[in-house]
Amino acid sequence: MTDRTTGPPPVHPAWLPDAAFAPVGSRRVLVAPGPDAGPVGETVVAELRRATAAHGGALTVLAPDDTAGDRHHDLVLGVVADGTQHPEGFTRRRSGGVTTVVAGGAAGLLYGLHDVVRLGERAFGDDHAPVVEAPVAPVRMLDHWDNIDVHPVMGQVERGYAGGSIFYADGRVRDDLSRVADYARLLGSIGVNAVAINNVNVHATEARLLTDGLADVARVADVFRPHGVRTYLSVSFGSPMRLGGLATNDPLDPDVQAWWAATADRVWAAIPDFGGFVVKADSEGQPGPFAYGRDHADGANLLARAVAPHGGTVFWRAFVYNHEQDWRDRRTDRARAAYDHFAPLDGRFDDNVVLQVKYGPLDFQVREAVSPVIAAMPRTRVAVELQVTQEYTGHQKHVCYLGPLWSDVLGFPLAEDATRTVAEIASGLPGPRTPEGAELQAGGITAVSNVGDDEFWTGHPLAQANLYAYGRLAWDPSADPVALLDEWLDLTFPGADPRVRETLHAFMDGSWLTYEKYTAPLGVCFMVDPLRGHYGPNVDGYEYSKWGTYHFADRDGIGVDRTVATGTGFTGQYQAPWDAVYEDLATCPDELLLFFHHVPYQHVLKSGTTVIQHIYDTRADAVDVVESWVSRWEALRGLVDDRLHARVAERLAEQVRSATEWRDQVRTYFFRKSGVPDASGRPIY
Ligand code: GCW
Repeated sequence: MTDRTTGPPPVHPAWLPDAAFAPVGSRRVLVAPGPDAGPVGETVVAELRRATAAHGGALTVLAPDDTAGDRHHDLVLGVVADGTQHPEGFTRRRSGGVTTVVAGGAAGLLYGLHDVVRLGERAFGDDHAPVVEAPVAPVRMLDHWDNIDVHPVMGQVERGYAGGSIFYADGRVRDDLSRVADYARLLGSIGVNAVAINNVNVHATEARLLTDGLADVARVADVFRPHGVRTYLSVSFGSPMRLGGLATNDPLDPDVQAWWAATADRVWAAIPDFGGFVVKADSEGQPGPFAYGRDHADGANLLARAVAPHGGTVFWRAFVYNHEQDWRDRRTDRARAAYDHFAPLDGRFDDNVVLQVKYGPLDFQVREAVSPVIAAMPRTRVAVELQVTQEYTGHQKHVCYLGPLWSDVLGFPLAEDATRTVAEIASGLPGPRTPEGAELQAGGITAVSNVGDDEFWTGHPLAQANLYAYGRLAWDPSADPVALLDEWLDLTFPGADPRVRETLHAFMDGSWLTYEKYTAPLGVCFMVDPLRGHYGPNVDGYEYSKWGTYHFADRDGIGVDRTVATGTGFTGQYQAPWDAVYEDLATCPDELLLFFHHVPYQHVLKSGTTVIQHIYDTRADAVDVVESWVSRWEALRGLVDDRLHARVAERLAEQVRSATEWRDQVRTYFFRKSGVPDASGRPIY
């Protein structure tokens, strides 16, 4: 549809196309950013200026000493920093034909503006009582697994499916950071307030960001700052030796401590509002405190003490397990590892350490139990880590809307007799049974980003919805993920033919469950191809490997016995009632059955069907669903941007091909193992 003859295609505006600003931009708007507006306040004014110029409205910017005057406005936004509002929150009301947003600070003003943008015309309807909005988690972060150099196996963005890095090119931080500015704007609009800009696997070139590269990191921070986003770096625990030429990285060594303190001083001198460090230590080959006979509290506190004078935070990852396991060793269970390492350290971490825990005990699987570590450390700040990039969920070639997965995780009542949710723990909010006077501290919500320098940001254009939903759920974990999908559709395709919204809603709504149905069954995990970066089926791909992720299928049955009674004892890491619920076959939910139990193929599920027939049926049904999307998408040709249509069509064809491969391999594998015929009579090979 765009008339272009030369140059790269324009970058897709994601959920902020100009048309989405029409309801705001066509009105008479007054904004009073207040005396401490700073760069974020300027962003709000710039957004309103751009919107009103594009859509025929009018903007009045009130200087701090002005009074509102008597002209009528349709929308009035202002900061009232008197402590009545949450510093990042706002109150929106409609009365007497005027919509008002009163924010606690500049960030709240930005979030309030985007709240009105999202509501569109509905923000200017009937009068209503004040609606108070404030984020639940104080830190809402995205981690980038971006490398500066292009890694021979992982590419530039580890587990990235959307091209190269928006931050780095030609071996350094880009001179032109305009994509970063666009990205920062997108993040500010959904309330994300923190970004770590390099891979947690810190290679040699990226390590230098912490020292020689600080001027460049400062340039990146300058781009994020006006959108309320603080910059963080992933750093290597091995930095004192690698960058400082020291003889050791031992956390108890005074020279090591001095090196970190001096390094932190330089970082904050360059970037006074720098956020802090993200650290992957003793994990998949990264250096850590174990080499010196120290534990992870010693390691984390070393960095925490260096950054504390500057108000910095250390996000210390709990992803610590033996990645050199012998598959013959049936007693070692990778699922247990994080708890075994970290739970005994509760109470030993400094106040500015946040333990960053993946939502599941294994690794971002399409279906995993929620990690018991999240509830196991009441005296530690805990952040939960999600994965927006689709490493295990179809590499942004498959439609897989992850909002419902994250909503289930964040809302899961993991602690205090099933009264306190994961989101409450991560946000430091008490549950109904929290003892009075208990000191609860927030960690935050974090996730691995899915963007790259692709013209659609995310490879698959529909994967933009995952980034959107992540930010919105981090702001309000109780939000309905299906409503968030509609929000995203309305913003991204404003004014589109209603069939666009209907069709996309119908595909995307249940697409996570559809993906689950054609991949690994009933919570057994993996079965992905190690040689294709976890894409596509390979049922035994990890079965005889060192990675500790096995399904143990034999001729009689499948699944991992993680019970206390007869298995690895992992269920014992849960608080009541989950320890008992998962331990007992009779109460373990179907979808996690094979995560916790090894059962015969003829075991009858709560759904009434056998495990083997469930495997057969769901795979076939799911592929039927995916196939039905192709013609429905075809019917939208001409109703959405041509390039976007073509990109989605190409990806859908690949999804059908790949899902069919999954279906046929998984069904055939289990028929050959078990010898049990498929009662439905559908083909098996
Ligand atoms: O999911 C696994 C990935 C690795 C990643 C690691 C981690 C950055 O396969 O690519 O490394 O997790 O989370 O550290």
